[in-house]
Amino acid sequence: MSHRLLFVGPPGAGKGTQAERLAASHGLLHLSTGDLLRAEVKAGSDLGKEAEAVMNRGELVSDELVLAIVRSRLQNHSGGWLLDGFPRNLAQAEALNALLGELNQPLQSVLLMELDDEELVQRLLARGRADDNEEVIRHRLSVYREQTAPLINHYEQRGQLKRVVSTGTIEAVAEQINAALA
Ligand code: B4P
Repeated sequence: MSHRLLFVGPPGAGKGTQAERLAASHGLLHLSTGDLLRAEVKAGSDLGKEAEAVMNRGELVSDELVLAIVRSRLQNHSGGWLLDGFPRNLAQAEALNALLGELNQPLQSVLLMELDDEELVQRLLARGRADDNEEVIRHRLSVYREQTAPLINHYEQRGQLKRVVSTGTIEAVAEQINAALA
C-alpha cells in the first residue's frame, strides 16, 4: 500500500473516521487539517481566533494558514503520512505539490470517498459538532462542489485517484478502502 496518500470527499463522507483507522493500522502520520484547526480554536491562539468564525460559517480557512500548518508538520517527519481534508481547492493542491517536491516526498495515491447529499446531511446532523447545523452543512456541501470537487479531475488526470462509495458500516467502508488501496 502507498505510504504517502490523501483522502478527498465531501464533508461527512467519513474521511476522518477512516483516516484515523488506516493511519493507526499502517503506522502513518494522520494529518487532519480540520482537527488541527479545531485544536487551535480550543487553545485560543491567534490562528484559532481567525479560523473559528470561518469554520462556523462552513467556509474554507485561508490557504496560507492551512498550508503553514501542513508544512510545519510534514517538514520534520520522515515516515509515511495520510492527509485528511487537505488539499481543499486547486491552489492548495498546487502548493502541496510544490512542498512535496521540496521535501522529496512525492504523493502516491488519492482516495475519493463519495456519498449522496442526504446521507451526508444525516450523518453530520447526528455528529452534532459546532459547525454541524443544517444550514451550515448545506453551505459546506456547496463549497465542496465549487472548490474541492475540481480536485477529482486533477488527480484523475495524474492517474492517482481511487474511488470508494462510503455507504455501509464503518467496517465495510474500511474493507473497501483496503481493497482500493491494495
Ligand atoms: P473537516 O474537519 O475536514 O471535517 P468534515 O469534512 O466535516 O468530516 P469528515 O469527512 O472527516 O467526516 P467524519 O469522519 O467526521 O472540516 C471542517 C472544517 O474545517 C471545514 O468546513 C473548513 O472550514 C475547515 N478546513 C478543514 N480543512 C481545511 C482546508 N484544507 N482548507 C480550508 N479550510 C479547512 O464523519 C462524519 C460523521 O459520520 C461522524 O459522526 C461519523 O461517526 C459518521 N460516520 C462515519 N462513517 C460512517 C459510516 N460508515 N456509517 C455511519 N456513520 C458514519
